[in-house]
Amino acid sequence: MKLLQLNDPHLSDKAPLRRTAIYLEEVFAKLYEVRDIANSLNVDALVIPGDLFHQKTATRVSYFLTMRVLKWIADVGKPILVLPGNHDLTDNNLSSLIKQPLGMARFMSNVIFLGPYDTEWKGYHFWGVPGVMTEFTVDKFFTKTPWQDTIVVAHGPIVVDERLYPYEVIRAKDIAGRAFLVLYGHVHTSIEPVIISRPAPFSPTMFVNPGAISRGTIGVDDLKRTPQVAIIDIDEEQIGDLLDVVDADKISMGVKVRYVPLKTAKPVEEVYLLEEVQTEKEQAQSVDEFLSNLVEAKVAVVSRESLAKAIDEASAPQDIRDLARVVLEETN
Ligand SMILES: [Mn+2]
Repeated sequence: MKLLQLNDPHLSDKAPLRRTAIYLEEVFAKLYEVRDIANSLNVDALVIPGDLFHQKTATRVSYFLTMRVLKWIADVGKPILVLPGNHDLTDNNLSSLIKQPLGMARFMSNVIFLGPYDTEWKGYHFWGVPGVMTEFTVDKFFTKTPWQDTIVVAHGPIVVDERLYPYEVIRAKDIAGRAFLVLYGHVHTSIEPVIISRPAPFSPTMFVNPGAISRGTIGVDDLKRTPQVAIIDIDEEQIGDLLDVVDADKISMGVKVRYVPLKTAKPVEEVYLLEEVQTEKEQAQSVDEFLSNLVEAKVAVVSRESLAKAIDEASAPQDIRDLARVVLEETN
Protein backbone atom coordinates (compact mmCIF):
# COMPACT_ATOMS: atom_id res chain seq x y z
CA MET A 1 0.00 0.00 0.00
CA LYS A 2 1.22 3.47 -0.85
CA LEU A 3 -0.01 6.57 0.99
CA LEU A 4 0.55 10.26 0.42
CA GLN A 5 0.56 12.32 3.62
CA LEU A 6 -0.42 15.96 3.24
CA ASN A 7 -0.33 18.14 6.36
CA ASP A 8 -2.01 21.34 7.56
CA PRO A 9 -3.18 23.17 4.41
CA HIS A 10 -4.88 25.83 6.62
CA LEU A 11 -7.09 27.12 3.80
CA SER A 12 -8.42 30.60 4.52
CA ASP A 13 -10.25 33.27 2.49
CA LYS A 14 -8.19 35.90 4.24
CA ALA A 15 -4.41 35.65 4.22
CA PRO A 16 -2.98 35.09 7.71
CA LEU A 17 -1.13 37.95 9.34
CA ARG A 18 2.09 38.95 7.61
CA ARG A 19 1.26 36.88 4.53
CA THR A 20 0.86 38.45 1.10
CA ALA A 21 -2.52 38.29 -0.65
CA ILE A 22 -1.49 35.27 -2.76
CA TYR A 23 -1.90 32.98 0.28
CA LEU A 24 -5.03 31.10 -0.80
CA GLU A 25 -4.00 30.78 -4.45
CA GLU A 26 -0.58 29.49 -3.40
CA VAL A 27 -2.12 26.80 -1.16
CA PHE A 28 -4.48 25.69 -3.95
CA ALA A 29 -1.58 25.55 -6.43
CA LYS A 30 0.18 23.23 -3.98
CA LEU A 31 -2.97 21.14 -3.49
CA TYR A 32 -3.22 20.57 -7.24
CA GLU A 33 0.48 19.74 -7.43
CA VAL A 34 -0.18 17.18 -4.69
CA ARG A 35 -2.95 15.67 -6.79
CA ASP A 36 -0.54 15.35 -9.71
CA ILE A 37 2.09 13.72 -7.47
CA ALA A 38 -0.55 11.30 -6.16
CA ASN A 39 -1.41 10.33 -9.74
CA SER A 40 2.12 10.05 -11.06
CA LEU A 41 3.29 7.94 -8.11
CA ASN A 42 0.08 5.95 -8.20
CA VAL A 43 -0.67 6.19 -4.47
CA ASP A 44 -3.66 4.32 -3.05
CA ALA A 45 -4.90 7.17 -0.88
CA LEU A 46 -4.17 10.62 0.49
CA VAL A 47 -4.01 11.08 4.26
CA ILE A 48 -4.70 14.53 5.74
CA PRO A 49 -4.01 14.64 9.50
CA GLY A 50 -6.00 17.80 10.16
CA ASP A 51 -6.29 21.56 9.65
CA LEU A 52 -7.56 21.52 6.09
CA PHE A 53 -9.25 24.81 7.02
CA HIS A 54 -7.73 27.62 9.03
CA GLN A 55 -10.69 29.51 10.50
CA LYS A 56 -12.24 27.67 13.42
CA THR A 57 -15.58 29.43 13.14
CA ALA A 58 -17.83 28.19 10.32
CA THR A 59 -19.18 31.68 9.53
CA ARG A 60 -15.65 32.89 8.79
CA VAL A 61 -15.29 30.49 5.84
CA SER A 62 -16.96 31.48 2.57
CA TYR A 63 -19.25 29.10 0.65
CA PHE A 64 -16.94 29.69 -2.27
CA LEU A 65 -13.93 28.35 -0.38
CA THR A 66 -15.85 25.34 0.93
CA MET A 67 -17.10 24.50 -2.56
CA ARG A 68 -13.60 24.91 -3.98
CA VAL A 69 -12.32 22.38 -1.43
CA LEU A 70 -15.08 19.93 -2.40
CA LYS A 71 -14.15 20.47 -6.05
CA TRP A 72 -10.49 19.69 -5.25
CA ILE A 73 -11.59 16.52 -3.44
CA ALA A 74 -13.55 15.49 -6.53
CA ASP A 75 -10.61 16.35 -8.79
CA VAL A 76 -8.30 14.17 -6.69
CA GLY A 77 -10.65 11.25 -7.24
CA LYS A 78 -8.63 8.87 -5.07
CA PRO A 79 -9.71 7.99 -1.52
CA ILE A 80 -8.83 10.71 1.00
CA LEU A 81 -8.54 9.75 4.68
CA VAL A 82 -9.26 12.93 6.64
CA LEU A 83 -8.80 13.61 10.34
CA PRO A 84 -10.30 16.84 11.78
CA GLY A 85 -7.65 19.13 13.30
CA ASN A 86 -8.23 21.76 15.96
CA HIS A 87 -8.65 24.42 13.24
CA ASP A 88 -11.36 22.36 11.56
CA LEU A 89 -13.43 22.37 14.75
CA THR A 90 -15.05 24.99 16.94
CA ASP A 91 -13.56 24.96 20.46
CA ASN A 92 -11.69 21.76 19.64
CA ASN A 93 -14.98 19.91 19.88
CA LEU A 94 -15.44 16.95 17.53
CA SER A 95 -19.24 17.21 17.78
CA SER A 96 -19.03 20.57 15.95
CA LEU A 97 -17.76 18.81 12.80
CA ILE A 98 -21.21 18.27 11.29
CA LYS A 99 -21.73 22.05 11.02
CA GLN A 100 -18.16 22.96 10.06
CA PRO A 101 -16.91 23.49 6.48
CA LEU A 102 -14.83 20.31 6.77
CA GLY A 103 -17.99 18.43 7.77
CA MET A 104 -19.36 19.10 4.27
CA ALA A 105 -16.70 16.75 2.91
CA ARG A 106 -18.86 13.87 4.18
CA PHE A 107 -20.96 14.35 1.02
CA MET A 108 -17.97 13.38 -1.11
CA SER A 109 -17.87 9.68 -1.95
CA ASN A 110 -14.05 9.47 -1.80
CA VAL A 111 -13.71 10.97 1.71
CA ILE A 112 -13.27 8.73 4.75
CA PHE A 113 -13.30 10.52 8.11
CA LEU A 114 -10.94 9.24 10.78
CA GLY A 115 -11.53 9.66 14.50
CA PRO A 116 -11.10 7.96 17.88
CA TYR A 117 -12.53 4.73 16.54
CA ASP A 118 -11.38 1.87 14.34
CA THR A 119 -11.68 2.61 10.61
CA GLU A 120 -10.89 -0.46 8.58
CA TRP A 121 -9.57 0.24 5.12
CA LYS A 122 -7.65 -2.05 2.75
CA GLY A 123 -6.98 -4.48 5.58
CA TYR A 124 -5.51 -1.82 7.89
CA HIS A 125 -7.00 -0.38 11.06
CA PHE A 126 -6.77 3.42 11.10
CA TRP A 127 -7.21 5.20 14.44
CA GLY A 128 -7.55 8.98 14.55
CA VAL A 129 -6.58 11.42 17.29
CA PRO A 130 -8.56 14.53 16.26
CA GLY A 131 -8.12 18.15 17.38
CA VAL A 132 -5.76 18.66 20.28
CA MET A 133 -6.26 15.67 22.54
CA THR A 134 -3.64 15.74 25.26
CA GLU A 135 -5.66 13.25 27.28
CA PHE A 136 -5.03 10.74 24.51
CA THR A 137 -3.56 7.42 25.59
CA VAL A 138 -3.03 4.32 23.53
CA ASP A 139 -4.89 2.19 26.00
CA LYS A 140 -8.02 4.30 25.68
CA PHE A 141 -8.25 3.93 21.96
CA PHE A 142 -6.55 1.04 20.36
CA THR A 143 -5.55 -1.92 22.34
CA LYS A 144 -7.47 -4.36 20.23
CA THR A 145 -6.09 -4.18 16.71
CA PRO A 146 -2.83 -5.94 15.82
CA TRP A 147 0.35 -3.85 15.65
CA GLN A 148 1.19 -4.86 12.09
CA ASP A 149 -2.23 -3.75 10.81
CA THR A 150 -2.62 -0.58 12.87
CA ILE A 151 -1.92 2.97 11.66
CA VAL A 152 -2.53 6.00 13.87
CA VAL A 153 -3.28 9.33 12.23
CA ALA A 154 -2.97 12.11 14.80
CA HIS A 155 -3.34 15.84 14.89
CA GLY A 156 -2.65 16.65 18.55
CA PRO A 157 0.68 17.94 19.78
CA ILE A 158 2.94 14.91 19.38
CA VAL A 159 6.63 15.52 20.02
CA VAL A 160 9.39 13.03 19.27
CA ASP A 161 12.07 14.77 21.35
CA GLU A 162 12.57 14.98 25.11
CA ARG A 163 12.40 18.76 25.48
CA LEU A 164 10.17 20.54 27.97
CA TYR A 165 7.24 22.45 26.49
CA PRO A 166 5.19 25.22 28.11
CA TYR A 167 2.01 23.39 27.05
CA GLU A 168 0.77 19.83 27.21
CA VAL A 169 2.21 17.47 24.62
CA ILE A 170 1.85 13.82 23.68
CA ARG A 171 5.25 12.15 23.95
CA ALA A 172 5.95 9.79 21.06
CA LYS A 173 7.54 7.28 23.41
CA ASP A 174 4.28 7.08 25.40
CA ILE A 175 2.20 6.09 22.39
CA ALA A 176 4.75 3.99 20.50
CA GLY A 177 4.40 0.25 20.29
CA ARG A 178 0.72 -0.34 19.51
CA ALA A 179 0.84 0.64 15.84
CA PHE A 180 3.63 0.23 13.32
CA LEU A 181 3.02 3.71 11.95
CA VAL A 182 1.98 7.11 13.32
CA LEU A 183 1.31 9.87 10.78
CA TYR A 184 0.86 13.24 12.45
CA GLY A 185 0.52 16.95 11.79
CA HIS A 186 -0.33 20.11 13.77
CA VAL A 187 3.37 20.79 14.36
CA HIS A 188 4.23 22.67 11.17
CA THR A 189 7.95 21.94 11.27
CA SER A 190 8.86 18.61 9.71
CA ILE A 191 10.80 15.81 11.37
CA GLU A 192 12.90 13.16 9.73
CA PRO A 193 10.91 9.91 9.89
CA VAL A 194 11.95 8.30 13.16
CA ILE A 195 11.48 4.88 14.70
CA ILE A 196 10.75 4.88 18.40
CA SER A 197 10.72 1.72 20.50
CA ARG A 198 9.38 0.82 23.87
CA PRO A 199 10.67 -2.21 25.72
CA ALA A 200 9.10 -5.59 24.91
CA PRO A 201 6.33 -6.68 24.56
CA PHE A 202 5.93 -3.58 22.41
CA SER A 203 7.16 -3.37 18.84
CA PRO A 204 8.70 -0.25 17.26
CA THR A 205 6.67 2.55 15.73
CA MET A 206 7.62 4.85 12.90
CA PHE A 207 6.60 8.52 13.29
CA VAL A 208 6.20 10.71 10.20
CA ASN A 209 5.55 14.45 9.97
CA PRO A 210 6.56 16.12 6.66
CA GLY A 211 5.53 19.57 8.01
CA ALA A 212 2.69 21.85 6.89
CA ILE A 213 2.24 22.50 3.18
CA SER A 214 1.03 25.98 4.13
CA ARG A 215 3.20 28.67 5.63
CA GLY A 216 1.17 30.63 8.13
CA THR A 217 1.80 33.47 10.49
CA ILE A 218 3.82 32.42 13.42
CA GLY A 219 6.87 30.24 13.00
CA VAL A 220 10.21 31.74 12.20
CA ASP A 221 10.93 28.26 10.78
CA ASP A 222 8.50 29.09 7.98
CA LEU A 223 11.12 31.29 6.38
CA LYS A 224 13.50 28.36 5.99
CA ARG A 225 11.44 25.30 5.27
CA THR A 226 10.24 23.94 1.91
CA PRO A 227 6.62 22.74 1.85
CA GLN A 228 6.60 19.02 1.14
CA VAL A 229 4.49 15.86 1.32
CA ALA A 230 5.40 12.34 2.43
CA ILE A 231 5.16 9.25 0.29
CA ILE A 232 4.80 6.19 2.50
CA ASP A 233 5.36 2.82 0.96
CA ILE A 234 4.21 -0.09 3.08
CA ASP A 235 5.34 -3.57 2.22
CA GLU A 236 2.68 -5.76 3.83
CA GLU A 237 4.70 -8.95 3.74
CA GLN A 238 7.81 -7.47 5.28
CA ILE A 239 5.80 -5.89 8.08
CA GLY A 240 4.23 -9.26 8.79
CA ASP A 241 7.66 -10.90 8.97
CA LEU A 242 8.92 -8.29 11.39
CA LEU A 243 6.48 -8.93 14.20
CA ASP A 244 9.13 -9.95 16.70
CA VAL A 245 12.00 -7.88 15.41
CA VAL A 246 12.82 -4.77 17.41
CA ASP A 247 15.41 -3.40 15.07
CA ALA A 248 15.07 0.02 13.55
CA ASP A 249 17.01 -0.77 10.38
CA LYS A 250 14.97 -3.85 9.64
CA ILE A 251 11.56 -2.30 10.12
CA SER A 252 12.51 0.55 7.82
CA MET A 253 12.74 -2.08 5.09
CA GLY A 254 9.01 -2.67 5.58
CA VAL A 255 8.03 1.01 5.56
CA LYS A 256 9.78 3.37 3.18
CA VAL A 257 9.17 7.08 3.57
CA ARG A 258 10.38 9.85 1.34
CA TYR A 259 9.55 13.53 1.34
CA VAL A 260 8.70 15.23 -1.94
CA PRO A 261 9.19 19.03 -1.99
CA LEU A 262 6.49 21.06 -3.73
CA LYS A 263 7.66 23.00 -6.78
CA THR A 264 4.69 25.35 -6.78
CA ALA A 265 5.72 26.80 -3.40
CA LYS A 266 6.73 30.42 -3.99
CA PRO A 267 9.95 31.98 -2.64
CA VAL A 268 9.59 33.63 0.79
CA GLU A 269 9.79 37.18 -0.63
CA GLU A 270 6.55 36.52 -2.47
CA VAL A 271 4.65 34.91 0.39
CA TYR A 272 5.66 37.02 3.41
CA LEU A 273 5.48 40.69 4.24
CA LEU A 274 9.06 40.47 5.42
CA GLU A 275 9.24 43.84 7.16
CA GLU A 276 6.37 42.82 9.39
CA VAL A 277 8.03 39.47 10.06
CA GLN A 278 11.06 41.35 11.39
CA THR A 279 8.90 43.34 13.82
CA GLU A 280 7.22 40.12 14.85
CA LYS A 281 10.57 38.49 15.65
CA GLU A 282 11.34 41.35 18.02
CA GLN A 283 7.98 41.05 19.72
CA ALA A 284 7.93 37.26 19.81
CA GLN A 285 10.16 37.00 22.85
CA SER A 286 7.97 39.19 25.05
CA VAL A 287 4.86 37.34 23.90
CA ASP A 288 6.52 34.02 24.72
CA GLU A 289 7.36 35.27 28.20
CA PHE A 290 3.86 36.63 28.65
CA LEU A 291 2.20 33.37 27.59
CA SER A 292 4.45 31.20 29.72
CA ASN A 293 3.64 33.45 32.69
CA LEU A 294 -0.01 32.78 32.02
CA VAL A 295 0.66 29.04 32.04
CA GLU A 296 2.70 29.31 35.23
CA ALA A 297 -0.10 31.30 36.84
CA LYS A 298 -2.13 28.10 36.38
CA VAL A 299 -4.96 29.90 34.67
CA ALA A 300 -7.81 27.44 34.24
CA VAL A 301 -7.59 27.33 30.47
CA VAL A 302 -10.49 25.26 29.25
CA SER A 303 -11.32 27.12 26.06
CA ARG A 304 -10.13 29.86 23.76
CA GLU A 305 -12.66 32.14 25.40
CA SER A 306 -11.29 31.67 28.89
CA LEU A 307 -7.75 32.15 27.61
CA ALA A 308 -8.81 35.33 25.82
CA LYS A 309 -10.35 36.52 29.08
CA ALA A 310 -7.17 35.69 30.99
CA ILE A 311 -5.16 37.67 28.45
CA ASP A 312 -7.48 40.67 28.87
CA GLU A 313 -7.07 40.53 32.62
CA ALA A 314 -3.30 40.01 32.59
CA SER A 315 -1.05 42.86 33.64
CA ALA A 316 0.91 43.31 30.42
CA PRO A 317 1.21 46.33 28.14
CA GLN A 318 -1.74 46.77 25.78
CA ASP A 319 0.27 46.02 22.62
CA ILE A 320 1.47 42.73 24.08
CA ARG A 321 -2.05 41.75 25.07
CA ASP A 322 -3.29 42.63 21.59
CA LEU A 323 -0.56 40.54 20.02
CA ALA A 324 -1.26 37.66 22.41
CA ARG A 325 -4.86 37.67 21.28
CA VAL A 326 -3.75 37.54 17.64
CA VAL A 327 -1.40 34.67 18.47
CA LEU A 328 -4.28 32.86 20.15
CA GLU A 329 -6.42 33.27 17.07
CA GLU A 330 -3.75 32.36 14.54
CA THR A 331 -1.67 29.78 16.30
CA ASN A 332 -1.94 26.14 15.43
MN1 LIG B 1 -3.44 22.34 14.32
